[in-house]
Amino acid sequence: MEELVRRIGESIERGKVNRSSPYPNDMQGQDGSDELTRQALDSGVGPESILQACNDGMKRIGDRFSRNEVFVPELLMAAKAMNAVMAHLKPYFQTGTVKAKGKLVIGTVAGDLHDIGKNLVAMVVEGNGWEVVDLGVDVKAVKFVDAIKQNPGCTVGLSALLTTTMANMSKTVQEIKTQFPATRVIVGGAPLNQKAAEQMGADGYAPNPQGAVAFLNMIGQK
Ligand code: B1M
Repeated sequence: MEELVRRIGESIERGKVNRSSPYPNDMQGQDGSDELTRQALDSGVGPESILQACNDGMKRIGDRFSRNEVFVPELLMAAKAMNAVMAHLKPYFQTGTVKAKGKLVIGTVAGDLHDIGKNLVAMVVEGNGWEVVDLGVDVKAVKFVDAIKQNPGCTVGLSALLTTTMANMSKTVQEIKTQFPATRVIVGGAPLNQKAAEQMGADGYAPNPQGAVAFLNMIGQK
């Protein structure tokens, strides 16, 4: 089973989606993240272990990108391989509860196209009994504001992966707080931390989906 998990991480790093995918050249004809995830789940590997292997694979490809060893197309293939895994994991995160605990409007802020982490947060939050309204990526402040108008009483989740889009995140938090001071805002994403969240005026910061759920459950009890 360990070998299967290792290969899933490798397939993310190498961008190997499935057996019929011709990329990368030296892995032609081999199983990709799609088949390997199915096999791992069928053999009883837990979704968390699979996710951890994927995140490790993503970290490795990200580090190689930083060293100019790979470029955007390789990152795109890694994202494609990760999406194949997520399709298998989705049912595990969406166990479904009867009545929603509340509503989370979530999106990746303007200028930022990274959505794998945001999608993961949305899935886990949904699986923990919250209704999720996903606005997608590259979401401008005005779109978040419109969504709050359409979903009174919702909490808002903002995601950013680029250092450069943290400024847009900050503007978005301010815009929301100016128009809807009572709306709770939680922020997350790799370049964020508690201090940055506080400086932006956000109500909460979560480093991962579980942190987002903990925050939502906490404010839900108030
Ligand atoms: Co980009 N990229 N990328 N990229 N990319 C990073 C983020 C980077 C760190 C790579 C690197 O240089 N090492 C770097 C950012 C550097 C920086 O700003 N500090 C980078 C760059 C530079 C870029 C481009 C500028 C490259 C270029 O064009 N020259 C470009 C920007 C495009 C844009 O957004 N405008 C770009 C493009 C892309 C792709 C489109 C090719 C692709 C994204 C595909 C997609 O998302 N659909 C991509 C990818 C895949 C990555 C890496 C390799 C992986 C990101 C990922 O999905 N991680 C990334 C390197 C890395 O992260 N090591 C990198 C897995 C995911 C599960 O983790 O998203 O962190 P993460 O989410 C976590 C937590 O952060 C948290 O929970 C999640 C689960 O644990 N979380 C929240 C996230 N949102 C949350 C919200 C919450 C709470 C928690 O509450 C609301």
